[in-house]
Amino acid sequence: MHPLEELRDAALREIDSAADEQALDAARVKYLGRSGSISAWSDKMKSLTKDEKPVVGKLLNEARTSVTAAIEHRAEQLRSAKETADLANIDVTLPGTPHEIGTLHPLTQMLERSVSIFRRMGFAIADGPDVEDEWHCFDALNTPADHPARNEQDTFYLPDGRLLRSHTSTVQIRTMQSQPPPIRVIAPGAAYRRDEVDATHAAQFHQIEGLYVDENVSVADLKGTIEFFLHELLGAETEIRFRPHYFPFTEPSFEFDVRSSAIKSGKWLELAGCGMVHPAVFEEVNRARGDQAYDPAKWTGFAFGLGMDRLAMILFDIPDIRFFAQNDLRFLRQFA
Ligand code: FA5
Repeated sequence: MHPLEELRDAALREIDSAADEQALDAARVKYLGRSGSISAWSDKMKSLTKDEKPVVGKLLNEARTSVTAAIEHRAEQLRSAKETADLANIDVTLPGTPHEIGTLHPLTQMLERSVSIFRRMGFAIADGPDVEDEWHCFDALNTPADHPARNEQDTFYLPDGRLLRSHTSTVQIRTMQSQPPPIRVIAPGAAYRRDEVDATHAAQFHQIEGLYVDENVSVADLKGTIEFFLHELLGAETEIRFRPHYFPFTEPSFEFDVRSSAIKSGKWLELAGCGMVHPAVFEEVNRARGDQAYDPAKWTGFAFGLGMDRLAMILFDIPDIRFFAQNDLRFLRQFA
């Protein structure tokens, strides 16, 4: 017998009788490891004669293959023996742990329905960070340094000067920075304000931002898009009211309210701000991009920022915005 064959048989015996994973690993290192005795034959090959080389090469391959297979086989045996032993300790007569099936949060359900309606109109999803810089939240949106929204009483500032975005309009800027027109995106996400918390105001709430930039976009497109969306989501009988308003980043600007049989009080509920993108916003985006991609003489656009929490309140007849964040299962289970 060739010494390599003897080595192989010794290895196979040792592997077969390995009592546990450690012993098996020790055998692997001993024979196949970097300085293992089978591996050592690879180094010896160089010093062999021309006739010996193919014979030893073949034996070496065979030894490696059969030892590797034996290790895998033994490892599997040890694994399954351990599993059998573990299972033997389980008392099958004990009662099991019930798995409760969760449901989607009402805000998530509302968001999924909203996204699918906007998708049908060709809107894509855009995204941006919750922790923002002042430029994306205010300056780029034509909001001067002395604007009240920039006040520390209204916005959460971090010690390093960054802030928690007070609206999702930041994503308008990020989207225009990263791609040229035309643009048709919605950006759902959280916004943060130091508002007095009550039934319709939270410190962390959610908005769906919309931005549409193309040639010849008009207020009629804005109204049509919003009306289609709300009728699809809340029902065709939903009434929508646009009121003139002021935002630094749109001109003209509006707020819109809805009234629906779903709102018990019968009152109008303010849902969103919107308007036509201000040329100054396009100019600032161009400046940051270093080109004229958003030439205000060529492109127009509309934008809106819808309060998601308030939309979900109407959709599911929820009387208080604070329920969304309380994690009370009695509340959440109603939306299964
Ligand atoms: C804005 O945030 C503008 N960025 C909207 C906009 C976007 C205008 C694009 C023009 C173009 P406003 O502050 O009105 O606007 O907030 C928009 C909506 O967010 C409100 O109508 C309301 O539904 C919701 N919202 C605002 N503050 C809170 C709050 N504290 N809790 C719950 N919802 C809120």
